[in-house]
Amino acid sequence: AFLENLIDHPLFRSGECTTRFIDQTPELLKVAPRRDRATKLLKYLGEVTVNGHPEMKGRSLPSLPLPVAIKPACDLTQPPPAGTRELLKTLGPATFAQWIKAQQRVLLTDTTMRDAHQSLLATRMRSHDMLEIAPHYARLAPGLFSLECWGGATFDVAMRFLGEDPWQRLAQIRQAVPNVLLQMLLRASNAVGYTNYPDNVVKFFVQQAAKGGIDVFRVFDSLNSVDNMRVAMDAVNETGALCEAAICYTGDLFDPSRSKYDLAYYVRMAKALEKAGAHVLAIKDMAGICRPRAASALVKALKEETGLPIHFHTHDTSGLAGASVLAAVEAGCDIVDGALDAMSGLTSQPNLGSLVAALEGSARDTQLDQSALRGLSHYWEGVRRYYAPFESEIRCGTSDVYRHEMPGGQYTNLREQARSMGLEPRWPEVAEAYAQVNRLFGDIVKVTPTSKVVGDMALFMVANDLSPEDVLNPAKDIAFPESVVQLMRGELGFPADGFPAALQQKVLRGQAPLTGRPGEQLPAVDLEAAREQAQKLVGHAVNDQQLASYLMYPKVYQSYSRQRSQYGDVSVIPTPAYFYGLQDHEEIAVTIDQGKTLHLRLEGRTPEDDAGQCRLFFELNGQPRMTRVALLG
Ligand code: 3PY
Ligand code: ZN
Repeated sequence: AFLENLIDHPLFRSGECTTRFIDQTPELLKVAPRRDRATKLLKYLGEVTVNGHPEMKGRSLPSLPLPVAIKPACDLTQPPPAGTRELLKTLGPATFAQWIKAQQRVLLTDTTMRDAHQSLLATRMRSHDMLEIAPHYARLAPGLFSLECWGGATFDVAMRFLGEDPWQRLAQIRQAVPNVLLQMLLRASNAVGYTNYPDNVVKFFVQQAAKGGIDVFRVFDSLNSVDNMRVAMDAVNETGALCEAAICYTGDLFDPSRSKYDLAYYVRMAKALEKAGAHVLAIKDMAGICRPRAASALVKALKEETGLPIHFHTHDTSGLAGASVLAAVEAGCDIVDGALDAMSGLTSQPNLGSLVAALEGSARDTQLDQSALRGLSHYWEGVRRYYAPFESEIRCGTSDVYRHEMPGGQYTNLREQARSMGLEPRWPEVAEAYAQVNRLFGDIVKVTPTSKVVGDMALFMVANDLSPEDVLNPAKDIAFPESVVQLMRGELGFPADGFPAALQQKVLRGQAPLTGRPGEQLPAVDLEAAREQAQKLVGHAVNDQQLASYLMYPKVYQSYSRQRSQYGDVSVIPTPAYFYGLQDHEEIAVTIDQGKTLHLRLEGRTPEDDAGQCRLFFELNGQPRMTRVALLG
């Protein structure tokens, strides 16, 4: 192992070391941990090569080997030019908000590393693919307003399905992109989870996220409750980060039969958010139903009625989101979201490159370098092939979204859930039931986590052949899904006008609903006691970030932690090998630390023996290594 270290050392390889090299390079003697890491990675690769990745079960695999995603040419030895991050640091959030408003150009957020893959690829994008391109972003697109790269479902999925530490992802992106603002999506009191957390947990989480590198927090509540948002917003403001408060767009601004969500409703909420300390207002059109005329009217009204810059976020499920974005820009919107071309469209964001091209030469020209963006998108095109098994079968935009109003991030997940229940052939019924449930619940805001409850109920109705009349019929006994009971109890809060009383009573079976803000009822968590508990469960010291993970997802964090001690840091493995293992004679390079690369080659394997195991023979930096794998199932 010492020799391996010596041979691999960059100085030794370059031939520039002297006879005192060994004395002056103590890390050469650090053999145990590194060997241990390599052994763990070999174990992982052996298992995935033989048994496949558990996430691939039942999915159709791409033909292998996959071509490597091509990165655009870029001189990475050059420091990245200054960008929005330096400005925020220099000006502070309030003055920075004024700077945003003073820009003639429209500013752009790239959502590729968060919402785009959440909406297209079931949130499965791995850190490795983000980190390969992150330094290029810093140099080729320093004029972006921000990179949305954290929060939403990515936190949970990273640990639960990818064996990754979301905090490590954030730290590594931060290091690679020191100049552009990093943005996250925060579900107010639901933080990055599906339930309300006690106020002190939300605050602790926000503090860790800000320390970990987040500059912009987009905060929303799944019922548009400003009261629910305050705790998170106050916490953000204490950190000095930019507080972007989001209004979830729902219904149809111009439909007189849904006057609940009229212009006055949005203006009222915007004013309340301004008062609550927002630096920026986001219009969060999670379903992509804000039509061009509505986008225009809304942006105009919010600009007139508040002093805040406006950031427009939408999804292209209908196929027309680009038109809404351009209408918003025309109406004076300050910042808009897009995903780079290869990760745009359908349930994802509209095409960022095309928006830039469409605005070229106009008064709101984005001043972004189109050819640089094309280079970045070309990379994503290659990366997207790695994730083919997670793609949905959806090929085109659908006007049906205006009827069912499912968020882009939920649409493909719910379809997948329907498939797993054998309901895929009845998808139009599921979509219709989703719209019916919305009406039964009183026409509510549908976004994580309320959207999940509506989806649960819709599937439940279709699976049990229940009509809305059945659901409401007091004489018909129904065992409602647990999430519906929790919603009606007020565990996610209440819509401004409450839930329809008859349904609420039926669901709660005489139980009284909560009153007030759910966070108020939850006792503060003793953070040090929770840390001790976590340490006992995982068997190692738990730092603040790990504690935050544990507080969000206690079970998921524990199983992630077990996996991590079994396989080490699997995020360093390139994605094709991570998901599909190695083909015979395939060779990969795995960088485990800066300047420390393992060259791995699978030489071959034995057939299954009597004990149900096979042996895999690798070459690791020129040395033979063997690992045993038990065949599953
Ligand atoms: C999330 O909360 O993850 C969302 O993307 C909501 O739109
Ligand atoms: Zn979204």
